[in-house]
Amino acid sequence: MRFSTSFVVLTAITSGLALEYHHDHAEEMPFDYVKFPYEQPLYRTSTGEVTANAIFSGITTFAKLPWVQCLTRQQDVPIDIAFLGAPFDTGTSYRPGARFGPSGIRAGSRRLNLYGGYNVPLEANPFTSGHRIVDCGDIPVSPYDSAYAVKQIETGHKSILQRAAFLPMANDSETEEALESFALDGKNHPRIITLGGDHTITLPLLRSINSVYGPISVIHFDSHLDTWKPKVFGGAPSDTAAVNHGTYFWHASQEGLIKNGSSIHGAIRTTLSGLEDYEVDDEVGFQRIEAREIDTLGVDGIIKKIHETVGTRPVYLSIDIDSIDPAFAPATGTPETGGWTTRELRAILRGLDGLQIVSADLVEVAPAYDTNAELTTMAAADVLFEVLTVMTKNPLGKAKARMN
Ligand SMILES: *[C@@H]1O[C@H](CO)[C@@H](O)[C@H](O)[C@H]1NC(C)=O
Ligand SMILES: *[C@@H]1O[C@H](CO)[C@@H](O)[C@H](O)[C@H]1NC(C)=O
Ligand SMILES: [Mn+2]
Repeated sequence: MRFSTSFVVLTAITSGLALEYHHDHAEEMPFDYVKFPYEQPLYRTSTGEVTANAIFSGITTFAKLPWVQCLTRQQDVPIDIAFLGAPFDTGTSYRPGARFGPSGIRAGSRRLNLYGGYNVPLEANPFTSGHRIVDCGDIPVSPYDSAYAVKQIETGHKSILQRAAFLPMANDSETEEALESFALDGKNHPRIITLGGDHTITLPLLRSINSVYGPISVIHFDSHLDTWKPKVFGGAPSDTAAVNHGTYFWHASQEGLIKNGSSIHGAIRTTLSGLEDYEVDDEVGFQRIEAREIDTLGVDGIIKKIHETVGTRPVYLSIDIDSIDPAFAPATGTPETGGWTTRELRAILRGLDGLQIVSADLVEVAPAYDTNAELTTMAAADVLFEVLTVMTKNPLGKAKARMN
């Protein structure tokens, strides 16, 4: 019975679409097909049984979330959390291929809300939290001109970030007064989780963040510092070469985008040009947690150090998949052995519960170097599941009585 009803509806929609094409009236297309609250596209049999069919079939968005055309047709749809692809890899020094990161991460995320998506250790389900969470697709990015591409990424990100969020400012759990926004305009803005792309994209993303929040603290998980001066890291030949995946934080600091002293790296283990690289890193404004410190501080010690550094400030989170050891996540631009396990990074990310993460990115996934088992894209998706849960558990804003 149910099956035949859906069949009739489907046929009607398909023939309706065909009609619109014939009339060539694109604006009559049913662009409001996404209804909120979003219902997961689980396939149920006539006995009500949920089957896994919908998990591996169908068009792939992040975690099977609804695709909203945020950058084109549906610019006025208010949203709370947007997944957004930035398929860019012309700032890479070693292995190219992160332009396929967004589609790879989406493929790795297909099972995320299998049977609902409840996050057991965080005791929360991001998908039923009341937030409007969508996949906005990818920002169009030129593969021919990296300076132009960097501008495209900034513009695309800004166009979503600068809108007002769907949910109003949340109330303080203690005083029940409305929280005060960290944004310069005092409004509640959406949070964006950007799927990279090589790490260069974090420069235009921080420019966009700066336009809404001003200078921001940064939590950065990576085996590399990425605060190198262009003359040290491949940037000597031209201004375009100077902006690459090893120098973007240096540029961000020069532009005043990073809050000095309350930013922190984790999982660092790269070789250096010399110890002076750490002096530059200090000037850029980062504290550091080395990958090997997990053996002395442990996961809890690392979480504690991050909380002490960032405090109650709004913070941007940037995750290079190479923070995870290549044994667990080999498909990346510049792999470094001696990293954290997927389990350790996920535990550390859950430890960010309580922080005010205004937006995040996950970069440097280059699926062509993955194993047939899709280790890296799965790890990337699961890492973002922790980030998404932490975001939905912690509404943005500061309590008036407890302002810094
Ligand atoms: C915050 O509290 C006010 C006043 O009690 C209430 O009207 C409003 O709905 C609450 N907002 C949220 C987001 O819960
Ligand atoms: C950040 O602070 C450090 C230590 O106080 C200082 O040496 C450095 O110049 C500052 N950097 C910027 C970009 O202001
Ligand atoms: Mn890196």
